[in-house]
Amino acid sequence: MKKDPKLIIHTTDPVNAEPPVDKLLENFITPQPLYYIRNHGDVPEIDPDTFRLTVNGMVEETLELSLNSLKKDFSRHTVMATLQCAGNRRNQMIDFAPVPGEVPWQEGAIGNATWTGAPLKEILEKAGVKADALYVEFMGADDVFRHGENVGFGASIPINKALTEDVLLAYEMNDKPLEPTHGFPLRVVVPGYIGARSVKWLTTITLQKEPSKNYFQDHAYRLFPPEAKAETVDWDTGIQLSELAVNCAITFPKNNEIISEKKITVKGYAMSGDGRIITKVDVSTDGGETWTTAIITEGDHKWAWAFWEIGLDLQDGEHELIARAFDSAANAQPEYVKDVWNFKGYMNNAWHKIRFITKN
Ligand SMILES: Nc1nc2c(c(=O)[nH]1)N[C@H]1C(S)=C(S)[C@@H](COP(=O)(O)O)O[C@H]1N2
Ligand SMILES: [Mo]
Repeated sequence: MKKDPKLIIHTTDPVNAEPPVDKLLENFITPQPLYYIRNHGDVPEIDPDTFRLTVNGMVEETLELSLNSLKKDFSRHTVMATLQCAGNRRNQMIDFAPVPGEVPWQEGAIGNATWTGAPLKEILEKAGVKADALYVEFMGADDVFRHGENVGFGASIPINKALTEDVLLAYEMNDKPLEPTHGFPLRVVVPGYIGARSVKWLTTITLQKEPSKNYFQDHAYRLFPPEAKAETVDWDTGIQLSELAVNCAITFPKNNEIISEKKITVKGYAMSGDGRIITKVDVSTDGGETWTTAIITEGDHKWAWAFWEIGLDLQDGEHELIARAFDSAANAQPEYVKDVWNFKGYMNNAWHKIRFITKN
């Protein structure tokens, strides 16, 4: 299947692209052509007939599973889950201070899909996890070069998360085989976690005592405070990102848009981490002095985003609009980008503020 020509292409080698958010909000389940692509290397070509998934490390029995075995010998389980890149909304961090060398994602590095595959739990049970195995490492087949070395792309999750029923080894996305860019023939889907943990082109699962030493678990995807600097920071002090924070975005109007109507319906999405649902979205047109609660048009799905909207009747002129969301653990978003800014530009979940003009 082809990608939508309207995708915003950030880089072509490797491909990094996101949909325009007004298109993204047309469907609660994101069609594959509009689904963002976040690649660190070239898409590997994998022959599904000779493909084997290796499960090794601290297990009773090492497994070599064919795609056919994954489909036939384990349950076929479908989960609706929204993946969100840790770099989503980085553009507003860059507006505050530069984030060199990272993709300047707007609000579209997020997408919702139904994923079908074998529950990781069942594969781990078949292999027999040893008692002192605390992490599950995933390795992909892609070549990824950092500092002249092929480090590949890997990640890990704690064993307790790995043994929950909705972590999948997915071979289908929206009822069709995975597309090559999204991980064909097999990818991990870790609902509620940053997208980077949902390893594509999965080839190896390793049970181990420690989190993965792969570059993308051990070094990148760590969260630092605003005052930390790349040149001097002690990398081990950064938080290894896992669960998503509560977040939201206004998708209509767009920042700096000029609109010819006074009555508009503001739209957006909201998302939280690890199964927490969105309980409320507030909108302010007076810089946060007063707030009106938006209508959640679709929500309450454990691993998925919520869509919201609110009608406004505006005077001609320039407007500032702010949105903020709350989740079922009563988490709120921070007000200012400056308080969450970090030199890698991860997890921007500050209130979403935009400006637009209405004139008739
Ligand atoms: N093997 C591999 N898996 C990967 C990546 C990658 O570059 N290589 N990118 C990760 C990141 S950072 C994200 S946000 C998601 C994006 O998934 P998508 O391209 O299907 O939207 O895949 C993750 N899995
Ligand atoms: Mo990502």
